[in-house]
Amino acid sequence: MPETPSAVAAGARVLLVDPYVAREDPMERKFVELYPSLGLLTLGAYLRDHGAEVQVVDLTFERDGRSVARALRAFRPHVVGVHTKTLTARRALAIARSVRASGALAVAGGPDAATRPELYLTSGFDAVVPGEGEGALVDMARAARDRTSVHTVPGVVTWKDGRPSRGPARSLMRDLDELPLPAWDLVDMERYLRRWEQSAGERRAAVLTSRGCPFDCSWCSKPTFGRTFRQQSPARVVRELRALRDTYHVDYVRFCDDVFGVSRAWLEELLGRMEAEELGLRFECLARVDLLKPDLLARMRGAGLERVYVGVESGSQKMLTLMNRGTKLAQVERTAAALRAAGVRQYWFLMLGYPGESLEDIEATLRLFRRFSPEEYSVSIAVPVPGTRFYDQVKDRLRGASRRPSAKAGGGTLLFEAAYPEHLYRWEQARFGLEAALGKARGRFSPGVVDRLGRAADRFHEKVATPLLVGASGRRRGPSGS
Ligand code: B12
Ligand code: SF4
Repeated sequence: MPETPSAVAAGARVLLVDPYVAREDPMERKFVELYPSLGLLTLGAYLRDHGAEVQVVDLTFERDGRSVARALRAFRPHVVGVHTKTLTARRALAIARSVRASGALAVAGGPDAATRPELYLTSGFDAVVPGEGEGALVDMARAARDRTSVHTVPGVVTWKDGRPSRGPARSLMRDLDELPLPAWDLVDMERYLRRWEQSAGERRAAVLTSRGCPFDCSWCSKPTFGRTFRQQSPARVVRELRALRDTYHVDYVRFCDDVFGVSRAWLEELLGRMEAEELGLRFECLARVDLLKPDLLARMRGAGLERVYVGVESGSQKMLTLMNRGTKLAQVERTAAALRAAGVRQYWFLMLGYPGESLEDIEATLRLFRRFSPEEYSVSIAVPVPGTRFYDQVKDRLRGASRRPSAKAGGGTLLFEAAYPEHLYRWEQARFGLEAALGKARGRFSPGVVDRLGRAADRFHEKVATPLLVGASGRRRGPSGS
């Protein structure tokens, strides 16, 4: 009998693994918020819709990877699919070796395997899916069940004749509404939600409304979806929100899209539906200053918006242009003021050390920060990620560890020979910390005293710290960075 489309993978057993162990993440205590991988939950739901039997091993709350071995013995999967990030590469590779020994097909997907498939294919994985995973994984589950070759599966990279070999291209799913709701039941959702309840007093979950991003910032790595952009319909999004609220008693949602609300019409429709349904959820999102329209903010606040992550990056228009951000300083100023007026918390991402940045540009960023005092912020040192224009620009002056992508990437270390010595950037990061503390103190102590302290810190920076850290000979390159 021919298989029905919905049962093409019937009888195939697929084990999906998230090798991220939270307690091993150096950033976890301070910054990382824990949510189960939406990529894996969507893959799991899609596989089940196509007849496969699916289990997930989520190492997030575990001490090590031992439960993978247990699942290999008990579930005897045909395929083991591992989600990869640079931070978890070593564990993913160790898992591949045990999968190989069990006779199952080892498949890697996600951002790290997409960036460097050779590493995964030469270290135990049979195949890598460098892009969208749903269709490719169903095809591989079927091939593994039937013991046929995966070399020609569209959208898959395998190792052949001593080198990576790409199967035929696979087109992206046209309509994201075809995706089933994430298979939350495959992980211990209650554990995530209880953790949120304890730390924030509310049950938080992550939701994705789109895939990809149409913008082109020079330093941004988008290994899986590139510059493509697709969104689900607002009706589909609301269905997911309702399911989270009704099934898991979620009361706060983090929209995890690369950029939320790319289309104003889409956003207005979503807000309308959220209002009409009276979902009663609060939410946060990551948005661009050019997309956050001041006249929509009050409505977004009314619909439950609590906090927005904004990529402000720099207070210098010259730097925003060099980064190809596509945003204007005036938009940053307008949006920051509008968010404050609407009562929405703002979390600013700022970046130091991008090629071309001078001390004056850093001062401009600090002045902007002082003026708007965002409630939360992070100041990172620019990280050249392979595959980006920024990386190509500085690849001849990478420092030690960054020649090899490692878990350190993004850990706040200067990874290339920038305009100034690393200590200068660390000092500048500390100045933002001081500025944030002074901003908070202004509300509590006499503003005159706080301002005097601020001026003293500025004088120290100008007269002592900068000459000491930069020095006449300490400056390696002109800020043109070229
Ligand atoms: C939302 C998000 C988060 C959220 C939630 C993450 C989560 N649990 O889902 C939070 C804020 C918690 C977070 C945390 C971290 N994140 Co994050 N995050 C993202 C973001 C913006 C979207 C991820 C997402 O859900 N995408 C949508 C889903 C559908 O796509 P996907 O996961 O890639 O999966 C698809 C394909 O890749 C593929 N696929 C994925 N896995 C597999 C496995 C198999 C077997 C197959 C066949 C296919 C496949 O199929 C999927 C469906 O089509 C991405 C940027 C991006 N656009 O990818 C960064 C990103 C993934 N994060 C990143 C990082 C570094 C982290 C942290 C390690 C940060 C830290 N500690 O310092 C932590 C790790 C936490 C963790 N649990 O792993 C990096 C990873 C870079 C790298 N090369 O490793 C990214 C790419 C951002 C960036 N450009 O730097 N993150
Ligand atoms: S930084 Fe944000 S807006 Fe810019 S390209 Fe990357 S995801 Fe898109």
